[in-house]
Amino acid sequence: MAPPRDLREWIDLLEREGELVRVEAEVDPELEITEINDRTVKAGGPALLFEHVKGSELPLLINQFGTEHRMCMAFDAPSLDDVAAKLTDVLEMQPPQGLIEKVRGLQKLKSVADSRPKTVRSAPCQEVVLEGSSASLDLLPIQKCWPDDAAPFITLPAVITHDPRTGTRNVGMYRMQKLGPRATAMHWQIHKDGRADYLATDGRIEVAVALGTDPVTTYSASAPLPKHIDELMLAGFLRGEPVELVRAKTVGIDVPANAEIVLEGYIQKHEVTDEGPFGDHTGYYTPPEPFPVFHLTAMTMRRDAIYPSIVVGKPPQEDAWLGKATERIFLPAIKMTVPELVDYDLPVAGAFHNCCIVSIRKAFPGHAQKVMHAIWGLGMLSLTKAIVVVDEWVDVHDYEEVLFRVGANVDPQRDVLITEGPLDHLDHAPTRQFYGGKMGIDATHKGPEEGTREWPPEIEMTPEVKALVDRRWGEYGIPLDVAAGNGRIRQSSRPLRRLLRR
Ligand SMILES: Cc1cc2nc3c(=O)[nH]c(=O)nc-3n(C[C@H](O)[C@H](O)[C@H](O)COP(=O)(O)O)c2cc1C
Ligand SMILES: [Mn+2]
Repeated sequence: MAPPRDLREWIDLLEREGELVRVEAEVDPELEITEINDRTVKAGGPALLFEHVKGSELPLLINQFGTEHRMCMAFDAPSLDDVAAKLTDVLEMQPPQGLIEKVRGLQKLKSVADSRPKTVRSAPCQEVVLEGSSASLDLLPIQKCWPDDAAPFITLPAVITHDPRTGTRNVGMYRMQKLGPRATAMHWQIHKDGRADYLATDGRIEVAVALGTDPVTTYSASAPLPKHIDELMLAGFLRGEPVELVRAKTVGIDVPANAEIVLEGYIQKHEVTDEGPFGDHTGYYTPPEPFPVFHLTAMTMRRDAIYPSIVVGKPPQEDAWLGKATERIFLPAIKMTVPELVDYDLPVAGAFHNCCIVSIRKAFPGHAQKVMHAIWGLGMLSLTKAIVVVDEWVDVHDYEEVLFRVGANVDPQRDVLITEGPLDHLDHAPTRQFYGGKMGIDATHKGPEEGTREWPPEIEMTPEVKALVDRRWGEYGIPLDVAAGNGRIRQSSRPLRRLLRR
């Protein structure tokens, strides 16, 4: 087994595994699909293939990434940490010793070498070629997601550009507001690579947009890689197979051969339009703001193309698992620069940039603060608004435990660092856009070294008594599953957790 090679293989797999429902009833891409999908996502339900979308011949796929299980299926991995482990293997490569290690090392290097996309001469994504006025976005079942959205938006695109100075490719997921049959806005936020390519041109920049690629390639478009790294390399590496590319028909850009639909066109420097409002992943409407205009020169498709979509909004939504995939997959790379970092968690409810919980192996006074500053200096994590630092033995994914540590270990006057820096483009809370306050909460243990009193010991039962109670449990006549709790509230103990949360 390997990750699905294209969207169809992915849909077949989902269907075989009972992870997809075909909806035959006609549905409206304006709001109705959002409401159906919202209920499905929140119930942990299946991917949905709407076969009859009002106003379009094309079916619409949504909720392909809506659960952890499907996200893992997309990578053909038992867990997202297993996907990350593949990267750890390569990142932590040491000079091999002995023949066996050398052979293993070569295999790893080969996996990197094989990640480079390769070009092919003909491709399914060009079975139908529509140029000039026959190319029209009116053919696509583009969703208007939320009531106050300005227009329909293409929500799951892989937008491909090249840096005019270096030629390096960039692939990013940036929504596109439909302005007409042959024009959209391009929502390149200020910190993003696509925007940098655009700013580096002095005339027009060619743009190609792939819709409906295999799930790993789609994910890779959302991955916050450093600017000089091609997202399609990551896709090839994670798929274990290079992404195949074909030359577009009207622009000098290679596009994924397996895509369902490709939009080709250009953006003229300084031509902007008011983009928005759009019901955003922040949970609020992003107000109108000027963004560049994309002009469509050609549209190529498979004969029976499927249109992919996603709805963002008040978390949790389908994009939660795309974000969690990034959280896991980037952990090995973060550890390369911050080796004392044990684990981190970006809560879905924090829309990813609002909050970051990190656990560290604390070794010196101020270590928590050092790690906060490291995170505020690291790629897109630099936009993080609040950071909570806990000790290595705290499970960062257990919010109950994190809250306990914040309450128990923090003197707000001493342990809360208030500073300032760049903020997410979409954050509406700071007084001015893009820049504002940040907070770091040091919830680690301290001690005389850091000028506090001796930190008291944590309460722990002795192993002897635990073993004794394990042995004797049958004698007490208390149900067995209570013993499995072992003094901790289990994940599955929903009613109790709910009660505690009140
Ligand atoms: C569903 C979805 C929609 C997104 N929409 C946008 C968007 O409209 N504008 C944007 O700048 N980033 C958006 N992002 C985030 C970018 O895709 C992400 O930051 C990515 O790293 C950008 O690529 P880049 O690093 O090459 O710029 C979106 C992410 C997802 C998962
Ligand atoms: Mn990039």
